[in-house]
Amino acid sequence: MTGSDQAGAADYRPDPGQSSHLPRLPGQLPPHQPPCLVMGVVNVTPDSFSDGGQWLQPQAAIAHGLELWREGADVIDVGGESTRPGAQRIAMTDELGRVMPVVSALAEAGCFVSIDTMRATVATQALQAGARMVNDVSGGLADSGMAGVVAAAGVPYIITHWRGHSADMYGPATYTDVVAEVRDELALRVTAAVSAGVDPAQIIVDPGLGFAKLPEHNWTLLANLDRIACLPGRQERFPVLVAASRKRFIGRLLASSEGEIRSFVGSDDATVAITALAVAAGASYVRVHVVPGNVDAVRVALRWREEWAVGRQ
Ligand code: PMM
Repeated sequence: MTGSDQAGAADYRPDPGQSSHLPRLPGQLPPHQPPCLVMGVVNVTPDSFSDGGQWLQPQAAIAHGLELWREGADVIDVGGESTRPGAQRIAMTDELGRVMPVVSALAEAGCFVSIDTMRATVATQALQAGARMVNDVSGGLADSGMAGVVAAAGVPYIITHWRGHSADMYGPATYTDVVAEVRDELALRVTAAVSAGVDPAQIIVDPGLGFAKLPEHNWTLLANLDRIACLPGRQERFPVLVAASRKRFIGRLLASSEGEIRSFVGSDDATVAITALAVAAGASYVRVHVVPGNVDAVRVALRWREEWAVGRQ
Protein backbone atom coordinates (compact mmCIF):
# COMPACT_ATOMS: atom_id res chain seq x y z
CA MET A 1 0.00 0.00 0.00
CA THR A 2 1.09 3.56 -0.51
CA GLY A 3 0.72 6.81 1.33
CA SER A 4 -2.15 7.74 -0.91
CA ASP A 5 -4.03 4.68 0.29
CA GLN A 6 -6.65 5.97 2.65
CA ALA A 7 -8.84 2.90 2.80
CA GLY A 8 -8.36 2.60 6.56
CA ALA A 9 -9.03 6.23 7.18
CA ALA A 10 -11.97 6.64 4.86
CA ASP A 11 -14.54 5.44 7.37
CA TYR A 12 -12.91 7.12 10.32
CA ARG A 13 -15.04 9.52 12.35
CA PRO A 14 -14.35 11.21 15.66
CA ASP A 15 -14.73 8.41 18.13
CA PRO A 16 -17.34 8.84 20.86
CA GLY A 17 -14.80 8.62 23.59
CA GLN A 18 -14.11 4.94 23.28
CA SER A 19 -11.05 3.73 25.07
CA SER A 20 -10.13 1.68 21.99
CA HIS A 21 -7.99 4.72 21.20
CA LEU A 22 -5.76 3.88 24.10
CA PRO A 23 -3.25 1.15 24.52
CA ARG A 24 -4.81 -1.30 26.97
CA LEU A 25 -1.99 -2.09 29.31
CA PRO A 26 -3.14 -3.02 32.77
CA GLY A 27 -1.06 -1.24 35.33
CA GLN A 28 0.71 0.87 32.76
CA LEU A 29 -1.68 3.73 32.19
CA PRO A 30 -3.22 5.94 34.84
CA PRO A 31 -6.04 3.97 36.44
CA HIS A 32 -8.96 6.07 35.22
CA GLN A 33 -7.88 5.80 31.55
CA PRO A 34 -10.03 8.57 30.10
CA PRO A 35 -10.31 8.55 26.32
CA CYS A 36 -7.91 11.46 26.04
CA LEU A 37 -4.94 11.96 28.31
CA VAL A 38 -3.26 15.26 29.06
CA MET A 39 0.52 15.11 29.16
CA GLY A 40 2.18 17.93 31.07
CA VAL A 41 5.67 18.97 29.90
CA VAL A 42 8.69 19.25 32.20
CA ASN A 43 11.69 20.34 30.14
CA VAL A 44 14.80 19.97 32.30
CA THR A 45 16.87 21.95 29.83
CA PRO A 46 18.57 25.33 29.60
CA ASP A 47 17.37 25.93 26.04
CA SER A 48 13.97 24.46 25.13
CA PHE A 49 12.24 27.02 22.99
CA SER A 50 9.37 28.09 25.20
CA ASP A 51 10.59 27.36 28.73
CA GLY A 52 14.34 26.75 28.48
CA GLY A 53 16.10 27.27 31.81
CA GLN A 54 12.93 27.56 33.89
CA TRP A 55 13.07 23.99 35.20
CA LEU A 56 16.75 23.15 34.85
CA GLN A 57 17.36 22.75 38.58
CA PRO A 58 16.04 19.40 39.82
CA GLN A 59 14.01 20.91 42.65
CA ALA A 60 12.35 23.40 40.31
CA ALA A 61 11.58 20.65 37.79
CA ILE A 62 10.17 18.33 40.45
CA ALA A 63 8.02 21.09 41.93
CA HIS A 64 6.78 21.97 38.45
CA GLY A 65 5.94 18.34 37.64
CA LEU A 66 4.03 18.00 40.91
CA GLU A 67 2.11 21.18 40.16
CA LEU A 68 1.14 19.94 36.68
CA TRP A 69 0.04 16.65 38.27
CA ARG A 70 -2.08 18.45 40.88
CA GLU A 71 -3.63 20.55 38.14
CA GLY A 72 -4.89 17.40 36.44
CA ALA A 73 -2.21 16.17 34.04
CA ASP A 74 -2.52 12.41 33.48
CA VAL A 75 1.11 11.97 32.45
CA ILE A 76 4.21 14.03 33.24
CA ASP A 77 6.64 14.05 30.33
CA VAL A 78 10.22 14.63 31.50
CA GLY A 79 12.87 15.53 28.94
CA GLY A 80 16.50 16.59 29.26
CA GLU A 81 17.48 17.33 25.68
CA SER A 82 16.11 20.33 23.82
CA THR A 83 14.83 19.75 20.30
CA ARG A 84 14.34 23.41 19.45
CA PRO A 85 15.34 24.30 15.88
CA GLY A 86 19.12 24.52 15.68
CA ALA A 87 19.77 22.61 18.92
CA GLN A 88 22.94 20.54 19.07
CA ARG A 89 23.00 17.14 20.72
CA ILE A 90 24.10 16.98 24.33
CA ALA A 91 26.19 14.26 25.97
CA MET A 92 24.27 11.32 27.36
CA THR A 93 25.77 11.86 30.80
CA ASP A 94 24.36 15.39 30.81
CA GLU A 95 20.95 14.15 29.75
CA LEU A 96 20.97 11.49 32.47
CA GLY A 97 22.13 14.02 35.05
CA ARG A 98 19.20 16.27 34.19
CA VAL A 99 16.35 13.77 33.98
CA MET A 100 17.13 11.03 36.48
CA PRO A 101 16.56 12.92 39.75
CA VAL A 102 13.35 14.34 38.34
CA VAL A 103 11.98 11.05 37.00
CA SER A 104 12.81 9.30 40.30
CA ALA A 105 11.21 11.94 42.48
CA LEU A 106 8.05 12.28 40.39
CA ALA A 107 7.60 8.51 40.10
CA GLU A 108 8.19 8.17 43.83
CA ALA A 109 5.51 10.79 44.43
CA GLY A 110 3.04 8.69 42.43
CA CYS A 111 3.01 10.58 39.14
CA PHE A 112 2.68 8.64 35.90
CA VAL A 113 5.97 9.62 34.27
CA SER A 114 6.92 9.52 30.61
CA ILE A 115 10.56 9.87 29.58
CA ASP A 116 11.10 12.12 26.57
CA THR A 117 14.34 10.87 25.07
CA MET A 118 15.88 9.64 21.82
CA ARG A 119 18.40 7.44 23.67
CA ALA A 120 17.77 3.81 24.59
CA THR A 121 20.10 4.00 27.59
CA VAL A 122 18.29 7.02 29.01
CA ALA A 123 14.94 5.27 28.46
CA THR A 124 16.23 2.14 30.20
CA GLN A 125 17.47 4.00 33.25
CA ALA A 126 14.33 6.14 33.45
CA LEU A 127 12.12 3.05 33.28
CA GLN A 128 14.18 1.46 36.05
CA ALA A 129 13.64 4.63 38.07
CA GLY A 130 9.87 4.43 37.70
CA ALA A 131 8.96 6.00 34.34
CA ARG A 132 6.10 4.11 32.69
CA MET A 133 6.07 5.44 29.16
CA VAL A 134 8.64 6.31 26.47
CA ASN A 135 8.29 9.38 24.27
CA ASP A 136 10.85 9.22 21.46
CA VAL A 137 10.58 12.18 19.09
CA SER A 138 12.77 10.35 16.60
CA GLY A 139 10.43 7.35 16.46
CA GLY A 140 13.40 5.03 16.95
CA LEU A 141 15.50 6.55 14.18
CA ALA A 142 18.05 8.19 16.47
CA ASP A 143 18.84 4.99 18.41
CA SER A 144 18.17 1.58 16.94
CA GLY A 145 18.13 0.10 20.44
CA MET A 146 15.05 2.03 21.53
CA ALA A 147 12.36 -0.33 20.25
CA GLY A 148 14.00 -3.30 22.00
CA VAL A 149 13.99 -1.41 25.30
CA VAL A 150 10.33 -0.53 24.90
CA ALA A 151 9.45 -4.10 23.87
CA ALA A 152 11.17 -5.54 26.93
CA ALA A 153 9.50 -3.06 29.27
CA GLY A 154 6.03 -3.42 27.70
CA VAL A 155 5.25 0.26 28.20
CA PRO A 156 3.34 2.69 25.97
CA TYR A 157 5.61 4.08 23.24
CA ILE A 158 5.12 7.38 21.42
CA ILE A 159 6.45 7.21 17.88
CA THR A 160 6.84 10.67 16.41
CA HIS A 161 7.34 11.58 12.76
CA TRP A 162 10.93 12.85 12.45
CA ARG A 163 13.44 13.33 9.66
CA GLY A 164 16.63 14.22 11.47
CA HIS A 165 18.21 16.05 14.37
CA SER A 166 17.21 19.60 15.20
CA ALA A 167 20.53 21.13 14.10
CA ASP A 168 18.98 21.10 10.62
CA MET A 169 15.30 21.23 11.44
CA TYR A 170 13.96 22.72 8.25
CA GLY A 171 16.35 21.35 5.59
CA PRO A 172 14.27 18.16 5.26
CA ALA A 173 10.93 20.03 5.44
CA THR A 174 10.04 19.33 1.82
CA TYR A 175 6.89 17.45 0.94
CA THR A 176 4.73 16.87 -2.11
CA ASP A 177 1.88 15.56 0.04
CA VAL A 178 2.71 16.07 3.70
CA VAL A 179 -0.06 13.86 5.09
CA ALA A 180 0.72 10.94 2.78
CA GLU A 181 4.44 11.17 3.45
CA VAL A 182 4.07 11.47 7.22
CA ARG A 183 1.72 8.46 7.18
CA ASP A 184 4.15 6.42 5.08
CA GLU A 185 7.13 7.30 7.24
CA LEU A 186 5.24 6.69 10.49
CA ALA A 187 4.12 3.32 9.15
CA LEU A 188 7.76 2.39 8.53
CA ARG A 189 8.67 3.31 12.10
CA VAL A 190 5.72 1.36 13.47
CA THR A 191 6.73 -1.69 11.42
CA ALA A 192 10.31 -1.41 12.67
CA ALA A 193 9.12 -1.21 16.27
CA VAL A 194 6.79 -4.17 15.88
CA SER A 195 9.61 -6.17 14.26
CA ALA A 196 11.73 -5.43 17.32
CA GLY A 197 9.01 -6.92 19.52
CA VAL A 198 6.83 -3.92 20.42
CA ASP A 199 3.16 -4.89 20.74
CA PRO A 200 1.17 -2.62 18.37
CA ALA A 201 -1.20 -1.99 21.29
CA GLN A 202 1.65 -0.14 23.01
CA ILE A 203 2.09 2.36 20.19
CA ILE A 204 0.87 5.94 20.07
CA VAL A 205 1.63 7.93 16.92
CA ASP A 206 2.45 11.62 16.67
CA PRO A 207 2.66 13.66 13.46
CA GLY A 208 5.66 15.55 14.89
CA LEU A 209 4.45 19.14 14.57
CA GLY A 210 7.44 21.39 13.94
CA PHE A 211 9.85 18.50 13.34
CA ALA A 212 10.93 19.05 9.74
CA LYS A 213 7.63 20.85 9.20
CA LEU A 214 6.90 24.39 8.09
CA PRO A 215 3.80 26.12 9.49
CA GLU A 216 1.67 25.10 6.52
CA HIS A 217 2.66 21.46 7.03
CA ASN A 218 1.63 21.63 10.69
CA TRP A 219 -1.81 23.05 9.88
CA THR A 220 -2.40 20.47 7.16
CA LEU A 221 -1.48 17.66 9.53
CA LEU A 222 -3.75 19.03 12.27
CA ALA A 223 -6.64 19.11 9.83
CA ASN A 224 -5.98 15.46 8.90
CA LEU A 225 -5.53 13.73 12.26
CA ASP A 226 -8.03 11.07 11.26
CA ARG A 227 -5.66 9.93 8.52
CA ILE A 228 -2.70 9.83 10.92
CA ALA A 229 -4.54 7.33 13.14
CA CYS A 230 -4.88 4.87 10.24
CA LEU A 231 -1.52 4.07 8.69
CA PRO A 232 -0.93 2.43 5.33
CA GLY A 233 -0.59 -1.33 5.55
CA ARG A 234 -1.87 -1.54 9.13
CA GLN A 235 -5.24 -2.69 10.34
CA GLU A 236 -5.15 -0.99 13.77
CA ARG A 237 -6.25 2.54 14.43
CA PHE A 238 -3.50 4.05 16.55
CA PRO A 239 -4.03 6.57 19.31
CA VAL A 240 -2.76 9.95 18.12
CA LEU A 241 -0.81 12.43 20.23
CA VAL A 242 -0.89 16.13 19.38
CA ALA A 243 1.96 18.28 20.67
CA ALA A 244 1.19 21.75 19.35
CA SER A 245 1.64 23.59 22.64
CA ARG A 246 3.52 26.87 22.25
CA LYS A 247 5.03 25.89 18.93
CA ARG A 248 6.14 28.70 16.69
CA PHE A 249 3.55 28.12 13.99
CA ILE A 250 0.90 29.24 16.48
CA GLY A 251 2.80 32.43 17.30
CA ARG A 252 3.18 33.12 13.59
CA LEU A 253 -0.54 32.70 12.94
CA LEU A 254 -1.26 35.14 15.77
CA ALA A 255 1.37 37.69 14.72
CA SER A 256 0.38 41.33 15.08
CA SER A 257 -0.38 43.48 12.05
CA GLU A 258 3.21 44.76 12.37
CA GLY A 259 4.42 41.17 11.98
CA GLU A 260 5.47 40.67 15.58
CA ILE A 261 5.18 36.97 16.37
CA ARG A 262 3.02 36.19 19.40
CA SER A 263 5.03 35.14 22.49
CA PHE A 264 5.06 31.55 23.72
CA VAL A 265 2.95 32.35 26.76
CA GLY A 266 0.71 34.48 24.57
CA SER A 267 0.04 31.36 22.49
CA ASP A 268 -1.39 29.37 25.41
CA ASP A 269 -5.05 30.22 24.71
CA ALA A 270 -4.59 29.17 21.10
CA THR A 271 -3.08 25.90 22.32
CA VAL A 272 -6.30 25.31 24.27
CA ALA A 273 -8.27 25.92 21.06
CA ILE A 274 -6.11 23.38 19.21
CA THR A 275 -6.62 20.88 22.02
CA ALA A 276 -10.40 21.20 21.74
CA LEU A 277 -10.35 20.80 17.97
CA ALA A 278 -7.84 17.94 18.02
CA VAL A 279 -9.71 15.98 20.68
CA ALA A 280 -13.02 16.54 18.90
CA ALA A 281 -11.29 15.10 15.83
CA GLY A 282 -10.24 12.02 17.79
CA ALA A 283 -6.84 12.77 19.36
CA SER A 284 -6.07 10.55 22.35
CA TYR A 285 -3.23 12.54 23.92
CA VAL A 286 -2.30 16.21 24.07
CA ARG A 287 1.14 17.30 25.24
CA VAL A 288 0.94 20.75 26.83
CA HIS A 289 2.89 23.22 28.94
CA VAL A 290 -0.12 24.62 30.81
CA VAL A 291 -2.60 22.11 32.19
CA PRO A 292 -5.90 23.58 33.48
CA GLY A 293 -7.29 25.14 30.29
CA ASN A 294 -6.32 22.08 28.28
CA VAL A 295 -7.98 19.73 30.78
CA ASP A 296 -11.17 21.76 30.39
CA ALA A 297 -10.84 21.72 26.60
CA VAL A 298 -10.48 17.93 26.66
CA ARG A 299 -13.63 17.60 28.76
CA VAL A 300 -15.59 19.85 26.41
CA ALA A 301 -14.35 18.01 23.33
CA LEU A 302 -15.09 14.58 24.78
CA ARG A 303 -18.64 15.64 25.61
CA TRP A 304 -18.89 16.97 22.07
CA ARG A 305 -17.67 13.65 20.66
CA GLU A 306 -20.14 11.74 22.80
CA GLU A 307 -23.05 13.78 21.47
CA TRP A 308 -21.72 13.61 17.94
CA ALA A 309 -21.87 9.82 18.17
CA VAL A 310 -25.38 9.66 19.60
CA GLY A 311 -26.98 11.00 16.46
CA ARG A 312 -25.08 8.52 14.31
CA GLN A 313 -25.65 5.19 16.00
N1 PMM B 1 8.01 18.33 20.84
C1 PMM B 1 8.96 18.69 21.72
C2 PMM B 1 9.40 17.80 22.71
N2 PMM B 1 8.86 16.59 22.83
N3 PMM B 1 7.33 14.97 22.09
C3 PMM B 1 6.41 14.57 21.22
N4 PMM B 1 5.87 13.33 21.31
N5 PMM B 1 5.97 15.38 20.22
C4 PMM B 1 6.46 16.62 20.03
O1 PMM B 1 6.05 17.31 19.08
C5 PMM B 1 7.46 17.08 20.95
C6 PMM B 1 7.87 16.20 21.98
C7 PMM B 1 9.56 20.04 21.62
O2 PMM B 1 8.72 20.98 22.24
P1 PMM B 1 9.01 21.62 23.70
O3 PMM B 1 10.36 22.24 23.67
O4 PMM B 1 7.93 22.60 23.87
O5 PMM B 1 8.93 20.52 24.71
